[in-house]
Amino acid sequence: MARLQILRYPDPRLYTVARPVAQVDERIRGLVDDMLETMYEAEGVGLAATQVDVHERVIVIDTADARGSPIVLINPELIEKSDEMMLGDEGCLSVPEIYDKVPRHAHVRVRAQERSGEVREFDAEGLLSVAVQHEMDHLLGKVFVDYLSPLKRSRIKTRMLKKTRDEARA
Ligand code: GNR
Ligand code: NI
Repeated sequence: MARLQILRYPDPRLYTVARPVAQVDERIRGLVDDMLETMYEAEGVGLAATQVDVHERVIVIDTADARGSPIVLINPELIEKSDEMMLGDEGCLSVPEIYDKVPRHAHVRVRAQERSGEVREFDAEGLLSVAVQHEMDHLLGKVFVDYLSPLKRSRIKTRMLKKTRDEARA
């Protein structure tokens, strides 16, 4: 396994639309394992392949308090979305130290392939529902700050560019 580098906003590669995985093979399983290691190392609750500059429809999520039972979503689809919305504070490993509220469907039903390639469906609510929607946005080239006002987004962009510059100098 290997730890991968996470792209930081406003890196233009975060705006790439991922393509479907044609076959869940050893290459994809290797990517999944590297993404899991990267997510746990960064202490995130989820990670989309887009964030590690791989533009294929692969997501890992672990929202459990007791870590270590991850959800792997390959070629995910939302087959049901509640009309009821929820507003939760979101963060993103690609936009470190920024948190803001984003509207999401309160309940979703997800269909995806797992690490074995088998298709499964499940219902999600709460943080899991938010995480699934956040990660699926990444696969479409969308970052949570894109839901915020242009003024907030512009301030965040400036802060991230400064942070990246300061870290490069340090
Ligand atoms: O670690 C993460 N926490 C989080 C908190 C609230 C809503 C969404 C998330 S996802 C984020 C990890 C990440 O950036 N995934 O793309
Ligand atoms: Ni994110």
